[in-house]
Amino acid sequence: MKVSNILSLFSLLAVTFAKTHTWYYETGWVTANPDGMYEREVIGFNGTWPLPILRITKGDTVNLYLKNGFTDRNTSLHFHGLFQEGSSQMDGPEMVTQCPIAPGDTFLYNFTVTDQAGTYWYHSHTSGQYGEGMRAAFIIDDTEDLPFDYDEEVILTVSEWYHDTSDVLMPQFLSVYNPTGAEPIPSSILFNDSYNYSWDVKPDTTYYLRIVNVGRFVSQYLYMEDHDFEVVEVDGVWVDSNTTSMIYITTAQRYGVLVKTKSDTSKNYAFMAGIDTDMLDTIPSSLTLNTTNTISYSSDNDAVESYTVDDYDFLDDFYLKPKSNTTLFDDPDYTITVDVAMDNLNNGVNYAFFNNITYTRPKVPTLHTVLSAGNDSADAVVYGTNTHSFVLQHNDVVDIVVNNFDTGKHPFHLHGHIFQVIERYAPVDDDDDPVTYNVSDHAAFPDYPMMRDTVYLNPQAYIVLRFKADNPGVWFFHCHIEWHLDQGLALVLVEAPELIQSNDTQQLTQNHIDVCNNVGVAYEGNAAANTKDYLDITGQNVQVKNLPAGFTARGIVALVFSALTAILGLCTIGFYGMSDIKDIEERVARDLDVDLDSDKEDDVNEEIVDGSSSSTR
Ligand SMILES: *[C@@H]1O[C@H](CO)[C@@H](O)[C@H](O)[C@H]1NC(C)=O
Ligand SMILES: *[C@@H]1O[C@H](CO)[C@@H](O)[C@H](O)[C@H]1NC(C)=O
Ligand SMILES: *[C@@H]1O[C@H](CO)[C@@H](O)[C@H](O)[C@H]1NC(C)=O
Ligand SMILES: *[C@@H]1O[C@H](CO)[C@@H](O)[C@H](O)[C@H]1NC(C)=O
Ligand SMILES: *[C@@H]1O[C@H](CO)[C@@H](O)[C@H](O)[C@H]1NC(C)=O
Ligand SMILES: *[C@@H]1O[C@H](CO)[C@@H](O)[C@H](O)[C@H]1NC(C)=O
Ligand SMILES: *[C@@H]1O[C@H](CO)[C@@H](O)[C@H](O)[C@H]1NC(C)=O
Ligand SMILES: *[C@@H]1O[C@H](CO)[C@@H](O)[C@H](O)[C@H]1NC(C)=O
Ligand SMILES: *[C@@H]1O[C@H](CO)[C@@H](O)[C@H](O)[C@H]1NC(C)=O
Ligand SMILES: *[C@@H]1O[C@H](CO)[C@@H](O)[C@H](O)[C@H]1NC(C)=O
Ligand SMILES: *[C@@H]1O[C@H](CO)[C@@H](O)[C@H](O)[C@H]1NC(C)=O
Ligand SMILES: *[C@@H]1O[C@H](CO)[C@@H](O)[C@H](O)[C@H]1NC(C)=O
Ligand SMILES: [Cu+2]
Repeated sequence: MKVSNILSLFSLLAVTFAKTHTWYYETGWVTANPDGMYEREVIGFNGTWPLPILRITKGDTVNLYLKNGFTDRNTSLHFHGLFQEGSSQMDGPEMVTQCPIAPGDTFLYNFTVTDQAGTYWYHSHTSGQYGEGMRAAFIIDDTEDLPFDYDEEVILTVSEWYHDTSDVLMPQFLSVYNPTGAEPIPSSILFNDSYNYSWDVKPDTTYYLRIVNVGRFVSQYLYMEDHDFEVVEVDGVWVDSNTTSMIYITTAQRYGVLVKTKSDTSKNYAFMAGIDTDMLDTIPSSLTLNTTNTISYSSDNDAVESYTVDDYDFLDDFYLKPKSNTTLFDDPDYTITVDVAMDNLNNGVNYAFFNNITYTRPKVPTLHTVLSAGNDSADAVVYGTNTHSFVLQHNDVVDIVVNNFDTGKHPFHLHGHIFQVIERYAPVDDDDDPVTYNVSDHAAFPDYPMMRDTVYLNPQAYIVLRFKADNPGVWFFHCHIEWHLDQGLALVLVEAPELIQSNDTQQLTQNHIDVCNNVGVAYEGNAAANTKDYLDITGQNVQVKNLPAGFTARGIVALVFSALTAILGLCTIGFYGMSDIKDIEERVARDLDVDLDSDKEDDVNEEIVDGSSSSTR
């Protein structure tokens, strides 16, 4: 038999063995106490939490029926890291690729995973929900042997956790009383949805540990007493192995690592997980920053003690090399350059911006606009100015340059792709001014850049991401700190709209249309739901107006503190522990770059009170 015949026989077999996984899950509230400190309502599937780990094999088809079992809120589901080739309508984000799923309604996520394997996860893409527990790992087994040897495989999730629900935290966060946009401070961090966790290991065993940060905010440092991590995978990309004693994992990232256990079982060891405290505005004394978990060789051994290291000397993922040997893509055909900033708009709320635009959802999901706009789909105007959409040509090489004018770190995620991280600037000194990318003066790009789907951007610095627009679809690009996404730190890539339209596999199903009808959202039309003239976006949703000309942030500080004094005088409830801070007024003033000693501008205060009447309580 000729080799080619054998090969086609194999591919025939692969087709024969490809499975369809049919899952039916209904969302709803469940009581849980994962950190052992506080019982609260969390979001489960079919009355159970944590959610199931979903597992398929490359080539398989997923049919996941998601029923919205809530009575008072919409929902959606995203499969993080999946390319959704030819099925971008199954990607999940509300108002990007689908309408929100209304209470009582069911949406079928139906897609085939063609050429991906590795560690992924799935989560709600509706504001606040995945932080309430609506997330879990999604594993894709390869049809070939993995490019490394191991004995056993284990999944490990990490995340931060809040005792309050998003229904409480979100209105406080997006409020005139939180003018600096200080993110809610977590109550604890979870290790495999638990606390003081014990990982039972066998001696002399190589574990393939698939670590997923399913949190909504903080990055974590992971390190083990007297054991190393051999990194072999990042975000579903196999990489040349690199051994390290510490990993830094942002929300949404995955690390596949090999951990070799010892022969001697007479001692247990600490597995530490610590919060990146640079990301917290305040550190309440009640929050345990470093948690101690156990690598347990035997339950008879002494309890482990907290283990500390002198430096956060973690593996810099920038230097990892993909096993695929994918070389640096050609010079870009198209470059998107965006500046990140956080600032207040006229309602006093602190928003996040890419080039002065805070993402505001359109009246029609962007993909549905593509599918109904005919030839106008090539014109970004139809998607509205406030969705910040870019139309990409098929197979163009695209650079996304993100300059960070903010003093925080941001983990950016692109749907539908992995990108090459071709430069990541690290500030030399925290006091430096923001450094932006200069296309004619930058470090040499790596020959084999690291590739992944989520990458952190340093404060006041930049990243340059490069990818090939070879996956027609509508893809969200956003900060994966969910608080920042809610502040609008997102943009949309409309990739090869004409090929989305012409491909049978990318059309809306009757289910899509029903879901839109049931939630009262148009499934046709431009961003303003205009179906007559797609280039006329009159009536589109737009962001809140800018602060009045001549207004200085000083007015907000004065307003907030007169209001806060009143609130705090009436009750003792802390405002994400804001009351813990002694110098809060000075800190807010510093963040807003306000000179508190100058005269107060009382006339301006009145203006903002008027502008914020809807969000004051
Ligand atoms: C979840 O509940 C639905 C009924 O609401 C049932 O049809 C389905 O089989 C359940 N799924 C699992 C995995 O138990
Ligand atoms: C975790 O372990 C520490 C040390 O043994 C103990 O003080 C603490 O109460 C435990 N926490 C929980 C939530 O079980
Ligand atoms: C569900 O989504 C629709 C459309 O965006 C919105 O009008 C409605 O308020 C949402 N429902 C809830 C309960 O948030
Ligand atoms: C439709 O999309 C799939 C997946 O991207 C692709 O393989 C196929 O070639 C496309 N078909 C057409 C007609 O463009
Ligand atoms: C899932 O999608 C495939 C391909 O588009 C289609 O053939 C199949 O009928 C769909 N399944 C369901 C249950 O709708
Ligand atoms: C974490 O929990 C999952 C689900 O229960 C389990 O399969 C896995 O083995 C646990 N991981 C560790 C490191 O114990
Ligand atoms: C947390 O761990 C780091 C690294 O081991 C250590 O430097 C720091 O002092 C610890 N912080 C606390 C509050 O224990
Ligand atoms: C491992 O990563 C470090 C950066 O943290 C890099 O300097 C080193 O060259 C890498 N080693 C290998 C073998 O890839
Ligand atoms: C990548 O390069 C290495 C070393 O040159 C080689 O051993 C390996 O087979 C290559 N892998 C692929 C997928 O081409
Ligand atoms: C953002 O707005 C500021 C002030 O209006 C302006 O100076 C700046 O050029 C704008 N930046 C971009 C990238 O549009
Ligand atoms: C779209 O453009 C093509 C080529 O220019 C033209 O043939 C076609 O009629 C146009 N379709 C519509 C709906 O305008
Ligand atoms: C970018 O680099 C070039 C070459 O070094 C330099 O001439 C130019 O002034 C730089 N541009 C900016 C905005 O700094
Ligand atoms: Cu962010």
